[in-house]
Order: sequence, then structure tokens, then C-alpha cells
Amino acid sequence: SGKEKWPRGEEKVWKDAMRDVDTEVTSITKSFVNHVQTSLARQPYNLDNLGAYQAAALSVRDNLLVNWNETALQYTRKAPKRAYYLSLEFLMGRTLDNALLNLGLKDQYSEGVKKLGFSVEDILDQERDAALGNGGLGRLAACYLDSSASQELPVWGYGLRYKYGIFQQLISPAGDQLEAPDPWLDNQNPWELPRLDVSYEIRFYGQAERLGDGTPRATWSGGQEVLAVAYDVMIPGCYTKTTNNLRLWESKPKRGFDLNSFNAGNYEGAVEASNSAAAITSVLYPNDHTTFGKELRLKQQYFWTAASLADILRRFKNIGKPITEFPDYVAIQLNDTHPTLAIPELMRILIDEEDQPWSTAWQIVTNTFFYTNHTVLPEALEKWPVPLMEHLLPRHMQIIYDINLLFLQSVEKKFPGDRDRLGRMSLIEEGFPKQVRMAYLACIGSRKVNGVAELHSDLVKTTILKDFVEFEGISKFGNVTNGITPRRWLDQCNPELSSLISSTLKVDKAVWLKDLTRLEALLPFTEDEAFRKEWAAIKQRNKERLAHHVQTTLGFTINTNAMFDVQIKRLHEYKRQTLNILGVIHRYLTLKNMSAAEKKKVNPRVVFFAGKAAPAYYIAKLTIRLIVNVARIINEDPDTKDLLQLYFLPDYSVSLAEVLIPASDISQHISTAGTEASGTSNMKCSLTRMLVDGANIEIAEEVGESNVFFFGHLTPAVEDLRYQHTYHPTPIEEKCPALANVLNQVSAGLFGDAHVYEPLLNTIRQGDHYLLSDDFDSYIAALAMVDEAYLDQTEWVKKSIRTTAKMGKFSSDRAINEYAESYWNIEAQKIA
Ligand code: B1H
Repeated sequence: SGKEKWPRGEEKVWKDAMRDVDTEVTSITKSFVNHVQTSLARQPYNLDNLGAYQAAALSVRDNLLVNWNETALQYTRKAPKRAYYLSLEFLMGRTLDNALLNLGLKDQYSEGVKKLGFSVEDILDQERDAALGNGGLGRLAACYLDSSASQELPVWGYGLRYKYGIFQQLISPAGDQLEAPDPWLDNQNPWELPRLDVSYEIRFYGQAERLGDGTPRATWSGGQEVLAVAYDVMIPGCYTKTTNNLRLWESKPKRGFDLNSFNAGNYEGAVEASNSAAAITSVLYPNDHTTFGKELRLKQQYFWTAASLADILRRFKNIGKPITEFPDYVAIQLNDTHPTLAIPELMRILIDEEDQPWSTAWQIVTNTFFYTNHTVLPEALEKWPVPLMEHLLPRHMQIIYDINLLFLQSVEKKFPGDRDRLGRMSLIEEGFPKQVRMAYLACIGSRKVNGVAELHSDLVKTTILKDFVEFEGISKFGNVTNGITPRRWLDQCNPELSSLISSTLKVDKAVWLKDLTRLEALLPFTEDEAFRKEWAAIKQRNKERLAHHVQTTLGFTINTNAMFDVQIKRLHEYKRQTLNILGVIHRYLTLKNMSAAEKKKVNPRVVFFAGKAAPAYYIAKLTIRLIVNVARIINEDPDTKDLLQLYFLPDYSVSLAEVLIPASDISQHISTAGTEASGTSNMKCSLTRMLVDGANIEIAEEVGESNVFFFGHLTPAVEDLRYQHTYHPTPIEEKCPALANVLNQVSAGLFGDAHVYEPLLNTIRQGDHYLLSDDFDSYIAALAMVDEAYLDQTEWVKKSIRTTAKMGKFSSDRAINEYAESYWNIEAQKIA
């Protein structure tokens, strides 16, 4: 008819773009419409938000590709020393918004899609998180990639392309965590480039035989061979051409897999083998801080390290330098012990394939690798059973034995006759079965070792690696305090605050986002009333944004005229979500006993929890159940519900964090002293202007003790307290009556399920390894101080401004530059 109304946006803009005529139609609109018609093969008439997201993503990707190619080309031409970040986890979150901001194209795209009838927010909201990680360790890797590109450093990431990321968390009607798979690749992923041409054959099992010809060489043959295929993810820097690469490996059966089985008529057997190849990269292990000794996990680790090393070696060989110069061109960072097999794998390549003498090979290896430790918790220290290693990686087990022999000989030389020490330091732990201690192997195979915060690095040096410090000297052991990227954790998730900062400082965000110490110039504005008002108004709008999100996703109505108190992190006993929920119950019981007049003076509080529990972690899951059921009771209680609300927000993710963090007034970092290596959400919360209490001493050093609420015992006391618990236990009733009362109320069934929570409560009544009974009273006192401080809103806002102003140190740009200078010895490369 020709008279029908155009369904979306401005008809003329669409049509001009479709016909590619030269009007005011921007190149952005053209490329968007072009992708709708060609890449997506869709009609503009019926494009939905998902289609619009895909078209926008493909269009932005075109911009990135140009820079990405240019960056790769220049790295190849100039051949600078490069660093490689090996991590089993990259918790990237969403990409489109970040890419638009880094390219400086957000406004143009918002304009463009608006003319076509879409809102940029709706489009951004279509993207699924890339959740290839558990928690802080994986998110740290993502922040470091962002900073490397933004600081123009030649750094690539290497990881696995899991078909399923971290599980989706659901909460059952009873309040239990349920796990559902995360098929994040189902809608096609516009951010990855399959490189079917880049692939390597990876061997498992089989036989290793020493040549016995006077060389250390051996052959390794037979077993299973699978293919590692590369998928590349572009990592744009902020306001720079530099666009680095994250290479993720996918496992595939080898072409023409197992012809022998076919010929023997064993067709199903052959298909099974092909399934087992594909299984290697099918799922991220969701355990976090515990190791399970599963064969498939070890397969993942070897598959990934072997493919990455083969790729790095091939690139090095293209430069045409002798192999002994490898460490002059390559630095490899081991993100925790997960990639430690890279050490024996490089030895294998150098000895068996490159025919190098042992000492030359070891020299190369120990100048190439760097190892970051992320935890001193004993249950998280990786150990692999020797029989499993011998079965899966027979040649590597030989090499590990050889490394160990030479190593222990040199220890014996330095400490003659100290048999205890040899036993303590051996790479092989005695027992049934014997186990390989991966942290020790990573330590002796690396040029340097570091922890992730001052306190943590000191603990590494004085506890788990003490013997190694004595043997190798202190200078090998350092600290690089973690950081977070201010692009995602300020500019992207809190855009109003970002523009307030730019306009107040009269500095373009392109400058301060890359030099976060500039925020210090905000300090004088603590005395500016108009500024403080705007600061507070932005917080209020962020609270409303969160409340809206909860209303639309969960159907709860949140009181936004309250203090927002968050604890958002993996569920773990050492992080003490239990202390928090017992504190909430204490507050509830206190409110129930108050007169109306007393209640008038109380400041309303909304407490949020979010976080996943490892699927097999019974006590952590019970904690979730308790939180959910306490929430049910207290949110319905007319006596208290105006003053205290409690929510467990399911399925914590990077995207949910981006909404939660800017809305929070206080965040709880309340792990037992010395157990949290660093924490990074503490930095995110402080950066987007709020206060932290708990573990992070370095934050307090920067922002000032008056802006942080500390409580509880300090690290040096922990060992003594635990000793007391074991050998001179005091009944909780005596030691901490307030806590005893809370525990008894839960036991009595105040929140239903009278017996269900006993195992959780007993972790406190018996043993109390994480010292809740020692810290409860001072925890409650600290929360009261927070309430008190919040009453003086002027002072509170000042504290909040001061905190943000002093967070410069915690930019991941500072951290990555420390690695670049003091560890990897690499330099920034200007991409013209
Ligand atoms: C951290 C882990 C971790 N430390 C084993 N260790 C894992 C260990 O799947 N696994 O086997 C997974 C993760 N994660 C965290 O690292 C620390 O607890 C945080 O304090 C720290 O901020 C973060 C980044 O350094």
C-alpha cells in the first residue's frame, strides 16, 4: 500500500542507509543497517532488540578489527618483548558498552540507534555475560587485560573457551541454591573470531621412554591426541589504537579421528573418543578455593598450557633468534598454580624437541615464568596425585622427578644434613598416594613470585613459601597489590559520577581514567556544598536504579530511603557471610525489643547479599538457605520492615555487580584476618564512593582510617585464638552471650526449619575455625558506629568523596605497570 506506518525509528534514515545514498546518514547508521541486512540476513521491518544488539556489536567489532590488525602487525614488525597472561579464568562480563566507551563512540551510537527506533540501554541489556570465571581471580585477569591495552603494553591473554561458563544460580522455594548450565554461546558470540587455521595437536597418556644416550632426552608417543583450535577475542584499550588479543582454546577431535577403530568396526568407540576430546573445554570448574583432583581438570590444564606454549614458541621462532634468547622476547605470567604444567612442558620442548642440555633448558625456563599466588588457604593449594600424573602425562612426571632431584641436591648442599627441610621442600609430598605440590613447582620454576596485597605477600613469605625464601633469597619474592579497571568500575557502571568528576575537575575523562591519582584533586570539593549535594543525588539515583532492577526482576519493592549495605562475593566460610547474617538477626531481635520512641531514632537499613556457592559446598549452601529464610520472615514483619529489609539477589555476575556497587553505601569485607588475599570488590565499592569495613589495610592507608570501619582480631592473633578453641574451649554462652542468643533463636526455629541449620550453627559452636565468636561483639559495635556516622549525612558524604579521591593506587593500570616494569621487563608500544 505504501501508506503503512514504518514500524521502527525514522523511515527516511532507514531507507537512505539501506540504499546507501549520501545523506546526513552517518557511517554508524549505515554499518548498522548493512549488518542487519547482510550479516544477520534480517528484514529491518521486524528487527527486535536482540537483533539490534547483534547488528550494533558487529558494527563496533568492525572498528575494533581495524585496530586489532594494526596492533598485531606492529608487534610482529617491531618484535618487542611480549608478556602472556595465562589464566584458566577470564570473567569478562559484557563487552559492547565497554568497547563503545573505550572507542569513544558511545554518544554517536546512542544517537544512531535512536534514529532507528532503539534505545541504547535496551540494546546493551541484550548481551549475555562472558562468565568464564569464578570470582576475584578471574575478574582480576579481565581487569589486567583492559589495563594492558589501555597502557599500550604488548600483552596477550591465554585461556579456555568453555562452552558453559559459571553455572546460573537459581533459588528453590525452600531457599536452596540450584545450579543450571550457562549456555552463553547459544546466541552466537559476535566478540570472538574463530581461527580454524591456528591449531595444535595435544597428546595425553601414552608412553615416555628415555633415550638413555647420555642426554636427558626421551620420546613420548601413543595415547590420545586432540586438537586445540584458537578463538580470538579483541581487547580494546581506552582512547588508544592498541587492541590486544585474548586467545581462547577449544578442544576438538583430531581430523579423521581414530581411523583404526573404524577399520576394526568399532564405530561407537571412535565417536566416544571424539566426544571425550570435545569434553575437555566443555565446562568451567565452579569450585573456587578447593581442588578436587579430577582427571578432566588436569586435562584442561595441560591442554591449555601446551597449546599456549606451542603458539608462543611458534611466534618466537618467526623472529629468527636462537632459542637461548627466548626470555628476552617472552615473559609468561602464571595466574595461580593452574598453569604450572607450563614449566615441565617448556622443559620437555626444549630438551626433547630442541635438543638443549638440561641446564640451558632450566635457565630458559626460570627466566621466562612468573608466578602469582592468590591464596594461603591450605585447601586451595593445588596438589595432583602422582599416579594420575604418571598416567596422563608420563613424560612430564619424569621431568618433575628430575627437577626435584636436582633441586633437593642443591638444598642439601646449602643445608647439609637437614632431612626435615628436604621433606618439607620436596616437590613430591609423601603419602598414599604421593602428590605433586604445584605451588612449589611454580615457585622454583619462576623468575619471581608475588602475592596480591602487602599483607598477603608477607604471609606467603612467612608461611607457605618460608623455606623457599630461606633457600632462594628474599629478592625473588615480591608484592603487586591488585587493582581494578576504572573504565568499567567507574565510568561504565556509574556514568553520572564519571561526568560529575570530569566537569568538577575540568579534566577530560580520557585523562583521569588513565591516571586515577588525578582524583585527589576532588579533595577540596568536600567543602563545596553544591558538589556534595550533587554527589549525594547521584547515589540516590543509583539506589533507585538498583531498586528498579530488583522490582522488575524479582518483584520486591525496596525502601530507597535507607542505607544500602552489601556483601557481594563467593559464599565461603572464611568470608564470613554467616557473621553478617547472624548480625542481621541480632539487629532484628534488637529492633523487636525497642519501643516506638526508640525506633524513631533508628536509621533504616537494607542489607543485600549476592554470591554463588560451589555446588558441593554444603555449609556455604546452607548459609544461602538461612539468608533467604531470614529475609522471608523479617521483610514481612510489620514491627520492623520499615527499618530493616534483607535480600538475597540470585545469580551474582559482573553485570549485577555493575548495578549493585554504585548503589551501595557500605560494603562488608569481613573475612577472618589474614584469610582474604586481597579482595577486589572492596576497591570497586570504594572507588564508586563508599566505605568499606574489614580486611583491606592498604585501602585504609590510602583513604584514611576514619573512612573505614575496622573491627575484630588481627592476623597475628588468629593462630593463638584457634589454639584456644581447640585446647581450652569456652562455651559460647559465656564467651559471647549475644551470639549465643542469636544461635539459639535460629535453633529454636524462629526462621523455620528448626533442625536444618544445625550443621551450619555447629561450625561456630564447635571449633569455630573462622573465629565468629571472637569477633561478633566488636562486629556489632562497628555496625553501630556505621549507623552513628550515617546520621551525620554531611560528614558521611565528605567521607565518601575523600574515599573516592584517594583510590588512585587501586587502578589496575598501576598494577599492570608494576608487572611490566619490575617483572616482565616489557615496554609500551605506540600503535600509529
Ligand atoms: C582467589 C582463588 C582461586 N584466590 C582456586 N584463589 C580456584 C583458587 O578453581 N580454582 O581451583 C579458583 C580461584 N581465587 C582470589 O583472588 C582471592 O581469594 C582474592 O582475595 C583476590 O582478590 C583474588 C585476586 O587476586
